Amino acid sequence: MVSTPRRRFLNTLGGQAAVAAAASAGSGWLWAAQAASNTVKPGTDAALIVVDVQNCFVTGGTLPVKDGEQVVPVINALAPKFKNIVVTQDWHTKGHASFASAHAGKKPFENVMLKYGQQVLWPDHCVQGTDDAALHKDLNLPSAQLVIRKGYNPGVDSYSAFMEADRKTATGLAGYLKARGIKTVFVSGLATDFCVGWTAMDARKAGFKVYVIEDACRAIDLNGSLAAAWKAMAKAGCKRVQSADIA
Ligand code: VGL
Ligand code: ZN
Repeated sequence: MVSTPRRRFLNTLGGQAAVAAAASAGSGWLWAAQAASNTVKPGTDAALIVVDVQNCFVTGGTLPVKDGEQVVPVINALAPKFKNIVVTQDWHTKGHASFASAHAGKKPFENVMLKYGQQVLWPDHCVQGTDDAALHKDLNLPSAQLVIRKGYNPGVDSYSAFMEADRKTATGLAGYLKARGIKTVFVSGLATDFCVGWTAMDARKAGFKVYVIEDACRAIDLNGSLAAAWKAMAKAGCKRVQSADIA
């Protein structure tokens, strides 16, 4: 169906009318109407992408995301609802260009201009083969089919699981998903405003339908980056959902 602005307007009105009618019928009905309208069931052509749930990004890691470990039970509970699961790992070389320590006089969370553009500088993190780069030990995804590693080119970062920061070098994930007939991806993990956000937006660019599961993610939130990421994701057509909305 063609989604014209007018059609969207009508749909919105219809939705509000339905909720208003349900409200007058009692709060139980209101809840049921809202739950029904938000629920989404991943089909056989959907994949859950679990982004960077690694020791580096949780408490005790080298680049801890606040409450990062809290995504683990949420993602474990979601996993049985998906036939297809892909896991990513941030996987940097020692002395990687995204590390502040690789730039004289620079501190973590400052910016630098690299060949491909602005780069936020981070503490050394997720160095290949270290315990810091390992997946969180409580992540329980026995049915996951692919682990894709990114950020392994010494001079180029890769927040996105699809495309490196030069915006030219593909990781191969889009080809893998397409070859397997995947049409929709659900994105979870760390961090909402960096690797999750870039992965979600690149998934849209690659032609996938995209849901971002908000409570299955946690953010770094550097200078308003979380609000900016949600805005950019919405503009790119990523749908924001909660784990409770997934059937
Ligand atoms: C990430 C900053 C640097 C992430 C990775 O996983 O969001 N953030 N490297
Ligand atoms: Zn990184």
